[in-house]
Amino acid sequence: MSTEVRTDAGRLWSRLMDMAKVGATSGGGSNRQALSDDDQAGRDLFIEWVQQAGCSIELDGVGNLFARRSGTDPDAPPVVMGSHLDTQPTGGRFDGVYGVLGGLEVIEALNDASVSTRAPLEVAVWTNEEGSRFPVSMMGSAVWAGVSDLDSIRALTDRSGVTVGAELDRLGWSGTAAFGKPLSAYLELHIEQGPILEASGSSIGVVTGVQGIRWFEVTFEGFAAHAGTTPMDRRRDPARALADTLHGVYELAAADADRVRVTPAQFASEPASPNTVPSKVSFTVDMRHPDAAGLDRLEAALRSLVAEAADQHGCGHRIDVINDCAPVVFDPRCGGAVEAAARLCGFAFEHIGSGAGHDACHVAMRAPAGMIFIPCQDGLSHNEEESIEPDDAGRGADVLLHAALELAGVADDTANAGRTTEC
Ligand code: HGY
Ligand code: MN
Ligand code: MN
Repeated sequence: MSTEVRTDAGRLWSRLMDMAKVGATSGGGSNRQALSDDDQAGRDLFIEWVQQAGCSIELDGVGNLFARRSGTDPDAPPVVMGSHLDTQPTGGRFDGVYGVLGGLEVIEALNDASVSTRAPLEVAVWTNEEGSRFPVSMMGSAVWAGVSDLDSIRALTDRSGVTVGAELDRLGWSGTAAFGKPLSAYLELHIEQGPILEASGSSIGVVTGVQGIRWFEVTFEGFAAHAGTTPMDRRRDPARALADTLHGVYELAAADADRVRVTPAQFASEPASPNTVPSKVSFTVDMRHPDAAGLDRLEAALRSLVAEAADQHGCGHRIDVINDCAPVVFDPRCGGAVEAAARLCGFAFEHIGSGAGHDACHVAMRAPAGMIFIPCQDGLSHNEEESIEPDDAGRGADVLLHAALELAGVADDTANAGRTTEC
């Protein structure tokens, strides 16, 4: 029986557009922040679709969701495809969502062609990948992989003081599935979120690994004083320490522009009154570098910048590391399966490192993991105007399909299926 197995790019695109209606922003993007009602609504829509596709569902203790399609060997560890449904506050319609719905499309295509896999397939939806509302990114996969413990993650608060634990319980996301179960492999389909594939004309990125990520929260403590009566030379103004530090942080990036990324953000000041010198200012800095030693050098430089600026302006200071994800090299077998799938489909591909963090970074600590990229317009992401081409979305899903078949094995009764398709 020679069965054509192919994904349906039209079905995938219409699902992406339906999901984009959940938490849609006026600027044409998405705002489904982690553990919000909109995040729940997005999951409800996904659950409806996967149950229609015959999948069973399980949740673990931090709300990671796994939709399972049985294989002919129930004891074989599953091949998991996945990503996230939560978004930035002014996020795009494809970051994360594309990988989750791409995994669903693979299951639909196999159902349409009545192809069974030997190992079960699962689609994972990881909780709070973005780390925007609750500031630990790739949070759900960090707990699943044992990088973070559940109790400390449940105690994390958003800026209004609501805890992760309270939201998990409110939404009913505190499931019982075991963390870190054995997987045959993990594949994450994602938009590149950068300009490389679009510039080179490649349709597919075979992702080799992810650069290191480290987030800091920096606080300067000064002395509140009257804006009008206090002479400039008699102030202990934390905003001036902030300004000097910011200048130095951007100089660090300029000194090694090809490899270093620094992003100061989340600025706050107290008492936040226009006519009072602040008593305290704080901000976050996201630092990235391809290797761990480079990240350590950046951290050391930040610490001395902060200490010097604080001393210069008579302020106290503290630095907290609030997120730390070491550089990751993905499993060559997964990369090989992605490359073979791109060749089978006849798509132009190239090997590429990821500038963005992904849940695959944490899964890679427990199982063979790989990623597939497709181009996005102008390399733009974490912006409401994030955009991809429907044909590129279809090509990525086809590569995910054939890479997953390679890794899960096609059951004997449909042995010649899945390899004869024109992608
Ligand atoms: O921060 C990142 O790189 C990812 O988009 N969460
Ligand atoms: Mn993402
Ligand atoms: Mn993102």
